[in-house]
Amino acid sequence: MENTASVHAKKIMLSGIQPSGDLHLGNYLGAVKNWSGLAEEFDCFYFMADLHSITVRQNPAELRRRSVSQLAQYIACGLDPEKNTLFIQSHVHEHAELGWILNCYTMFGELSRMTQFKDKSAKNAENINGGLFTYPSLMAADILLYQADFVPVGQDQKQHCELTRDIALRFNNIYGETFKVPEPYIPKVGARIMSLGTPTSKMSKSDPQGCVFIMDSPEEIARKFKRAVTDSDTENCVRYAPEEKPGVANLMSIYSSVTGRSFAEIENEFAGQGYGAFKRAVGEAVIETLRPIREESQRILADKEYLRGVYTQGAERASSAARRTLRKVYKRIGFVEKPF
Ligand code: ATP
Ligand code: LTN
Repeated sequence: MENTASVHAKKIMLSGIQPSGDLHLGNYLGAVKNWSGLAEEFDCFYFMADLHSITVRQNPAELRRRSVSQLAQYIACGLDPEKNTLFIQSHVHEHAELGWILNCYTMFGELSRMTQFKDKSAKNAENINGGLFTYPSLMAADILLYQADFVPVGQDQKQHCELTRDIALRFNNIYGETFKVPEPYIPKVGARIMSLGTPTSKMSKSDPQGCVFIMDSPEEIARKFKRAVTDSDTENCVRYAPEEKPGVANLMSIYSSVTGRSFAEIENEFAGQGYGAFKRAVGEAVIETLRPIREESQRILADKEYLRGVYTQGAERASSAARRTLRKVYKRIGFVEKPF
């Protein structure tokens, strides 16, 4: 049995990714990379957001495969299952339950303002379902169930995190202190990696040409960087100017994120060299960053029993934390206590 005092001594981190596609460089640099190394200081929960992913139609066999391979990739990215709670969202039924409850404390107007809803409904005009609309209240439930202090995500999730705070404050105002009010934890560089093909839109799995996947072969990665759109200026000079030169700025962010070099250092390093040499160097740096992750993922993925053990243990640990919060919420709302 864990000692409650020691559990609460550490601040809580929590994040999730939808297994609606394979993990890509944007997910890695914007989110997962920043999760590893936090376990000493924080109590960390990371999950595969499968309940969220069905807001867009999924192929069942693919969804099952990707949920498990995402777990292997989390571990390969440095998340030690002994130090982090890694689980599959649908295994902890409290998410769906609190999700429903928070729907009743989230306003139609608030949900209508979510840019992810607007983007996804434009992309899936034939399937604008209720789940796509109420997605943020389920996300709020994910976070509030664990009394998370911080939510490490990319820039695109900031609006959902802010709504989560509003929902928590609203609930606390009505019923008294129930939820911790969480804060987003967004990296300074890499928070918004753009597509290599269209550097004005974010890198996303729905645009495979502009998207580098963690499991891509070195040859594929090299090819994608070679084709990366730079800018049509005649300057042919590596300089950080996101407004004027979004393609180059994006490549600089990627390079900075994987090498730790500042933009000034990168400008010096490539002074007098054209975009071709720069793109090659960024491609090589990304290949070397992803190589050990890809190899380790493949190795872990071959051991299905091990992975099953990890997500079983993860769900058990997560449930015990989630159950505590849900019980408190039911009581506050006025539900009759379950006698069994
Ligand atoms: P979709 O393609 O459906 O929009 P996605 O690729 O954005 O999905 P998510 O599951 O929505 O994947 O995101 C997982 C995490 O990765 C989130 O924390 C998100 O902020 C981060 N993330 C996603 N895309 C990027 C990106 N291009 N740059 C930085 N971070 C990103
Ligand atoms: N909405 C997020 C995925 C997600 C999440 C969460 C992130 C679902 N629940 C809880 C952080 C905390 C996304 O689309 N990237």
